[in-house]
Parts: sequence; C-alpha cells; structure tokens
Amino acid sequence: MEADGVLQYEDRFAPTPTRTGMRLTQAQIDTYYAEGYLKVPAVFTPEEMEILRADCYAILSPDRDHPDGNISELNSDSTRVSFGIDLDSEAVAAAVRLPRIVGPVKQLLGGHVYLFQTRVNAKMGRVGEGYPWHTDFANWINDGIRRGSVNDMITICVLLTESTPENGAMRVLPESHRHGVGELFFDTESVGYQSFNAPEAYVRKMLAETSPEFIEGKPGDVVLFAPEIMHGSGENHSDRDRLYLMFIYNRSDNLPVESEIKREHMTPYVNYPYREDLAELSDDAITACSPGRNMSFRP
Ligand SMILES: O=C(O)CCC(=O)C(=O)O
Repeated sequence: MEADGVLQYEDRFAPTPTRTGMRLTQAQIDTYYAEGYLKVPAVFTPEEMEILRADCYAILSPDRDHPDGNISELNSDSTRVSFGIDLDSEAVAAAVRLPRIVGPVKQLLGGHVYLFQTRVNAKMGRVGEGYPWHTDFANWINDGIRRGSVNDMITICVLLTESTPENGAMRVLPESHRHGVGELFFDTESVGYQSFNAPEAYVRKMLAETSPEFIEGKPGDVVLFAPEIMHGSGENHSDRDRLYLMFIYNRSDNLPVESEIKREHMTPYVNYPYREDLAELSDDAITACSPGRNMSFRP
C-alpha cells in the first residue's frame, strides 16, 4: 500500500520472512508468543539447502576441523549432535547472519543479540535416537543464563531434510512455555548427552493439558522456538536421515553469569564464547560459499 506516494516499510517486506522478506507480520509474532513456536515455510532455497546439507554431513564425520564438538548417540558411534558448526562451515556462518534470520530475531528480542550456540541435530536412518521431553532453558539456566522468556532467547530450527513422524520429527507442546522451565531433573542415563529432562509424572501432567504437535516439514522450512517450550522426539524408524540446523540467539544484555554456571560440558563448543553483535550479511551470502570451504575435510 502506498501513502502519499511512499511505499510503506511493512508492505515492502510483507508478508513473511521469506527469501526477500525480513520481518515477521504482527499475526506471526502473536502466534509465536501465544503458542511458543512458529513454522515458516520455504525460508531457504533448494540450492542453499544443498550447500548447507553437504557441509553438515561433513561436520558430522570424525574428520571435521573441530571433532571434539561432536557427540555420539548412546548406542552407536553415529553423531547425534555437532556443536560449534559455524566454526567449520562458511555457509553455516553465513546462514546465522542472514537478514531473513537476524531480522525476525531482532524483532522478537530487541536490537542487540549475539549467537549463543550453533549445532546440527542429526538422526540418521534407523540409528537416530530420541530426545525425552524437556525445555531448553532448564539447561541454559544452569549455564549461567538468567532470563529465558520469549523476549530474551530464541532457537531457529532449519529443516535440512524432510521431517516426519517416521524419521523422528520433533514434537512440541503448544503453549507449554507459559509454565516456565518446568520441573526437570538432571538426567545422566537416558541419552548420549547429559541434560535436564522432564520426569514421567510431569510429562503426564503437561500432556493432560495440551496435545503434542509434530514439527513436520520440508528442507528449507524454519521453525522458531521459545526457550521454555516443552519438546522432545522419538527414534528414527525410517531409512531417511533427519537433520536439523539449530541456531540459538540471546540478548546482548543476557550474557552468562560466570558465578552461576552449574554444569560442565562434554565439549567446549556448547557454550562457545560468541559475544559480538552479529553483523548482517547480504541475503545471497550462502550461495557465494562453496560446499566444504573453510574445512580441512571435503565431502
Ligand atoms: O532433534 C530433536 O529431535 C530434538 C532436539 C531437542 O530437543 C533439542 O535440541 O533441544
């Protein structure tokens, strides 16, 4: 819509943060606040996905530049999660700085944000294991972060492959972020990486209130998650790998408080000390990268 011959900002970028858009609409923001998550389809192109996927498969191998960032499944040598992935892939480092990602993040968190964590969550065909129900902020509060509301931190999940119930799609409990971090315990047994998970009685209580929703979608779709939403997932029962990129952003005034750090990690890249304001790159920055660049291992 034009007013006095001037194109309005909202109209130039409406309606969704797609490849050319950089802002969430008010309806999307309202949904995110109310539900604790928001799906946005087709944020990345197939060409961008191909580059990111090739880098991520290379990172999941023991030959990545920072192999100590990779954690295996409990019952196999298959990599479950790779942390600090932007350190080994120019394309991932570009993806976390794209205006179509950083724009909506800044809309929700305010002007100054930093990258808190990057990882790829892998669930390889037939061997990928599940994640018990949990909230992420129950973990991050033990990493010295004080605030985990919808206006403080956010996870951007990029689907690198198709995500279906058969290949272990994540499930979320809509609106559960309203309960805060929840009553979680430090679980040293059920998964390959020790973390705070929800005991059965608490899961039953939450499931009595809300029905879980699967995060189903195609490569290039994006899901925004609140730090306090309850989520989890089952095993990969299919032959198809399920890979998610996870970018976690935090407000620049919500840095970890050193004296409040209560847990140790199996890898230093869980809480890699990013602190700088994120410089936004041009929106075609991923396609300017060639797969495997910046990495000693070439796929
Ligand atoms: O990758 C998944 O299926 C679940 C991931 C998850 O729960 C997490 O990263 O906190």
